[in-house]
Amino acid sequence: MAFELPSLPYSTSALADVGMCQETLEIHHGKHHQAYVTALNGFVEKDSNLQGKTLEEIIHYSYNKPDIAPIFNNSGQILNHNIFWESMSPTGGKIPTKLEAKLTEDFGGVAQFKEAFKTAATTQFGSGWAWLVLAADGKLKVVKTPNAGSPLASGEGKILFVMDVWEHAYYLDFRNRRPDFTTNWLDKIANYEYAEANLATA
Ligand code: MN3
Repeated sequence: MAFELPSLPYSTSALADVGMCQETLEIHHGKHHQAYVTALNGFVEKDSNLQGKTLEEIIHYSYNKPDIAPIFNNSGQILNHNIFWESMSPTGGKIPTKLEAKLTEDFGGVAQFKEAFKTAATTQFGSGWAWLVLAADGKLKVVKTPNAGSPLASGEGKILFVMDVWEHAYYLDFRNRRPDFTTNWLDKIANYEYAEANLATA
Protein backbone atom coordinates (compact mmCIF):
# COMPACT_ATOMS: atom_id res chain seq x y z
CA MET A 1 0.00 0.00 0.00
CA ALA A 2 1.41 3.33 -1.04
CA PHE A 3 1.51 6.20 1.43
CA GLU A 4 -0.95 8.98 0.73
CA LEU A 5 -1.01 12.72 1.33
CA PRO A 6 -3.59 13.29 4.08
CA SER A 7 -6.21 15.99 3.55
CA LEU A 8 -5.79 19.18 5.53
CA PRO A 9 -8.19 19.35 8.51
CA TYR A 10 -9.36 22.79 7.17
CA SER A 11 -9.41 24.57 3.81
CA THR A 12 -6.25 26.13 2.37
CA SER A 13 -7.74 29.59 3.00
CA ALA A 14 -8.83 28.82 6.59
CA LEU A 15 -5.73 30.26 8.27
CA ALA A 16 -5.42 33.39 6.10
CA ASP A 17 -7.05 35.60 8.73
CA VAL A 18 -4.67 34.37 11.44
CA GLY A 19 -1.41 34.80 9.53
CA MET A 20 -0.92 31.87 7.15
CA CYS A 21 -2.10 32.66 3.63
CA GLN A 22 -3.74 30.35 1.12
CA GLU A 23 -0.65 30.23 -1.09
CA THR A 24 1.53 29.15 1.83
CA LEU A 25 -0.79 26.23 2.59
CA GLU A 26 -1.27 25.30 -1.06
CA ILE A 27 2.48 25.09 -1.69
CA HIS A 28 3.41 23.66 1.71
CA HIS A 29 0.78 20.91 1.68
CA GLY A 30 0.27 20.37 -2.05
CA LYS A 31 3.91 20.62 -3.15
CA HIS A 32 6.33 20.11 -0.23
CA HIS A 33 4.38 17.48 1.72
CA GLN A 34 3.29 15.77 -1.50
CA ALA A 35 6.92 15.58 -2.68
CA TYR A 36 7.94 13.73 0.51
CA VAL A 37 5.09 11.22 0.00
CA THR A 38 6.01 10.66 -3.65
CA ALA A 39 9.70 10.22 -2.82
CA LEU A 40 9.05 7.73 0.01
CA ASN A 41 6.72 5.67 -2.19
CA GLY A 42 9.54 5.49 -4.74
CA PHE A 43 11.93 4.11 -2.10
CA VAL A 44 9.37 1.59 -0.82
CA GLU A 45 8.72 0.30 -4.33
CA LYS A 46 12.40 -0.54 -4.79
CA ASP A 47 13.30 -1.76 -1.28
CA SER A 48 11.74 -4.91 0.19
CA ASN A 49 13.08 -3.93 3.65
CA LEU A 50 10.53 -1.10 3.67
CA GLN A 51 7.56 -2.95 2.26
CA GLY A 52 4.80 -3.71 4.78
CA LYS A 53 6.25 -1.28 7.34
CA THR A 54 4.19 1.56 8.83
CA LEU A 55 5.48 5.13 8.55
CA GLU A 56 6.63 5.03 12.19
CA GLU A 57 8.44 1.73 11.61
CA ILE A 58 10.26 3.17 8.58
CA ILE A 59 11.31 6.20 10.67
CA HIS A 60 12.73 3.99 13.43
CA TYR A 61 14.37 1.66 10.89
CA SER A 62 16.13 4.50 9.03
CA TYR A 63 16.99 6.79 11.98
CA ASN A 64 20.72 7.59 12.33
CA LYS A 65 21.69 5.47 9.34
CA PRO A 66 23.67 7.82 7.04
CA ASP A 67 23.61 5.39 4.10
CA ILE A 68 19.80 5.52 3.94
CA ALA A 69 19.37 9.16 5.05
CA PRO A 70 16.95 10.01 2.19
CA ILE A 71 14.54 7.35 3.48
CA PHE A 72 14.63 8.88 6.97
CA ASN A 73 14.35 12.42 5.63
CA ASN A 74 11.25 11.71 3.55
CA SER A 75 9.45 9.46 6.06
CA GLY A 76 10.29 11.88 8.88
CA GLN A 77 9.00 14.85 6.94
CA ILE A 78 5.71 13.05 6.18
CA LEU A 79 5.12 12.35 9.88
CA ASN A 80 6.15 15.84 10.97
CA HIS A 81 3.80 17.50 8.49
CA ASN A 82 0.93 15.14 9.39
CA ILE A 83 1.30 16.38 12.99
CA PHE A 84 1.89 20.01 11.96
CA TRP A 85 -1.46 20.34 10.13
CA GLU A 86 -3.26 19.00 13.21
CA SER A 87 -1.26 21.41 15.39
CA MET A 88 -3.00 24.40 13.78
CA SER A 89 -6.56 25.72 13.81
CA PRO A 90 -8.46 28.70 12.38
CA THR A 91 -9.57 29.28 15.99
CA GLY A 92 -6.14 28.59 17.50
CA GLY A 93 -4.37 30.31 20.34
CA LYS A 94 -6.84 29.42 23.09
CA ILE A 95 -5.33 27.32 25.84
CA PRO A 96 -7.76 24.93 27.59
CA THR A 97 -7.66 24.82 31.39
CA LYS A 98 -5.96 21.46 31.97
CA LEU A 99 -3.13 22.25 29.58
CA GLU A 100 -2.77 25.74 31.02
CA ALA A 101 -2.42 24.30 34.52
CA LYS A 102 0.24 21.84 33.32
CA LEU A 103 2.14 24.56 31.41
CA THR A 104 2.10 26.71 34.54
CA GLU A 105 3.28 23.81 36.69
CA ASP A 106 6.17 22.86 34.40
CA PHE A 107 7.28 26.22 32.92
CA GLY A 108 6.15 28.66 35.61
CA GLY A 109 3.42 30.15 33.40
CA VAL A 110 2.08 30.40 29.86
CA ALA A 111 4.36 33.37 29.09
CA GLN A 112 7.41 31.38 30.16
CA PHE A 113 6.31 28.44 28.02
CA LYS A 114 5.92 30.71 24.98
CA GLU A 115 9.34 32.23 25.63
CA ALA A 116 10.94 28.78 25.79
CA PHE A 117 9.17 27.71 22.60
CA LYS A 118 10.22 30.90 20.83
CA THR A 119 13.83 30.39 21.91
CA ALA A 120 13.81 26.83 20.55
CA ALA A 121 12.23 27.92 17.27
CA THR A 122 14.57 30.84 16.67
CA THR A 123 17.79 29.10 17.73
CA GLN A 124 17.21 26.07 15.49
CA PHE A 125 19.88 26.96 12.93
CA GLY A 126 18.63 26.34 9.41
CA SER A 127 15.67 24.04 8.89
CA GLY A 128 13.83 22.09 11.54
CA TRP A 129 10.99 21.89 14.01
CA ALA A 130 9.97 23.13 17.48
CA TRP A 131 7.97 20.69 19.60
CA LEU A 132 5.98 20.58 22.81
CA VAL A 133 6.39 17.12 24.33
CA LEU A 134 5.62 15.23 27.50
CA ALA A 135 9.02 13.97 28.62
CA ALA A 136 9.66 10.62 30.30
CA ASP A 137 9.82 12.35 33.72
CA GLY A 138 6.19 13.44 33.34
CA LYS A 139 7.03 17.09 32.67
CA LEU A 140 6.20 19.16 29.62
CA LYS A 141 9.27 20.12 27.65
CA VAL A 142 10.15 22.15 24.55
CA VAL A 143 12.40 20.34 22.09
CA LYS A 144 13.91 21.40 18.75
CA THR A 145 15.00 19.03 16.00
CA PRO A 146 16.93 19.68 12.77
CA ASN A 147 15.65 18.86 9.27
CA ALA A 148 13.39 15.77 9.42
CA GLY A 149 14.13 14.85 13.03
CA SER A 150 11.40 14.34 15.63
CA PRO A 151 10.93 13.30 19.25
CA LEU A 152 9.41 10.10 17.89
CA ALA A 153 12.71 9.27 16.18
CA SER A 154 14.95 10.41 19.04
CA GLY A 155 12.75 9.12 21.86
CA GLU A 156 12.62 12.55 23.52
CA GLY A 157 9.01 12.26 24.67
CA LYS A 158 5.39 11.99 23.62
CA ILE A 159 4.54 14.64 21.00
CA LEU A 160 1.83 17.17 21.93
CA PHE A 161 2.24 19.57 19.00
CA VAL A 162 4.79 20.92 16.54
CA MET A 163 5.66 24.05 14.60
CA ASP A 164 7.54 23.88 11.28
CA VAL A 165 10.49 26.32 11.21
CA TRP A 166 11.63 25.55 7.66
CA GLU A 167 11.58 28.79 5.67
CA HIS A 168 8.84 27.44 3.39
CA ALA A 169 6.50 27.50 6.42
CA TYR A 170 6.65 31.27 6.86
CA TYR A 171 8.48 33.03 4.05
CA LEU A 172 5.42 34.23 2.10
CA ASP A 173 3.74 35.53 5.28
CA PHE A 174 6.66 36.77 7.37
CA ARG A 175 9.63 36.85 4.97
CA ASN A 176 12.79 36.31 7.05
CA ARG A 177 11.12 37.10 10.40
CA ARG A 178 10.96 33.71 12.10
CA PRO A 179 10.50 35.26 15.59
CA ASP A 180 7.35 37.09 14.38
CA PHE A 181 6.05 33.92 12.72
CA THR A 182 6.56 32.04 15.99
CA THR A 183 4.87 34.65 18.19
CA ASN A 184 1.89 34.81 15.83
CA TRP A 185 1.71 31.02 15.61
CA LEU A 186 1.63 30.59 19.40
CA ASP A 187 -0.92 33.38 19.90
CA LYS A 188 -3.29 32.81 16.96
CA ILE A 189 -2.71 29.52 15.13
CA ALA A 190 -1.50 26.87 17.60
CA ASN A 191 -4.13 24.21 18.32
CA TYR A 192 -3.78 23.85 22.10
CA GLU A 193 -6.86 21.61 22.19
CA TYR A 194 -5.00 19.08 20.04
CA ALA A 195 -2.04 19.33 22.45
CA GLU A 196 -4.32 18.79 25.45
CA ALA A 197 -5.97 15.77 23.78
CA ASN A 198 -2.51 14.26 23.20
CA LEU A 199 -1.60 14.96 26.81
CA ALA A 200 -4.75 13.17 27.97
CA THR A 201 -3.83 10.00 26.06
CA ALA A 202 -0.15 10.10 27.03
MN1 MN3 B 1 7.38 22.04 5.97
